[in-house]
Amino acid sequence: MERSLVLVKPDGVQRGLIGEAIARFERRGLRLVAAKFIWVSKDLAEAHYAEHKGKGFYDGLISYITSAPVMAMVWEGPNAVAAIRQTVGSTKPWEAAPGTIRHDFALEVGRNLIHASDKPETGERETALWFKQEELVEWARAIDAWVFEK
Ligand code: D4T
Repeated sequence: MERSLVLVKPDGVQRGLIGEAIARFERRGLRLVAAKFIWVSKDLAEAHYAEHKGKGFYDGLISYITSAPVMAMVWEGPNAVAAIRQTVGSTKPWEAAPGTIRHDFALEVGRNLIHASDKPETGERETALWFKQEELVEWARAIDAWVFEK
């Protein structure tokens, strides 16, 4: 079972799209593991986006993610990382497939509404960065056998 960190970023929160994003992940069959509504500190933003330090868009990225609260979540399921990135759509919204969140609600890469982990290892690392172990909820749903093959 894979896990992905998902952030509804400040623009998604301000635009009232938390419920829209959650509904899409729930409908897909993914299982929620953790959620919290927080104002991201500069330290957490810098740790999260460490790989982009030094790039031209880095400063704008840090001020964007710390500009208003975010809804931080962990979702799990088989192939969850790829499935979630598919539901979210390409980083550049104008390249995102129709029906994805970024296609349906966004126009700019610097206002692309959602973050989702890009690899299973990233999902584990980002989950540990954003959530304490005791904030992760292990549970089963009555419908799991109808969504998860094993
Ligand atoms: P996040 O991490 O926000 O889900 O985005 P992606 O995983 O889809 O894309 P990324 O890591 O390549 O980029 C991180 C973040 O930087 C912004 N960005 C990116 C930007 O403002 N300008 C750019 O040219 C790029 C490549 C958008 C997402």
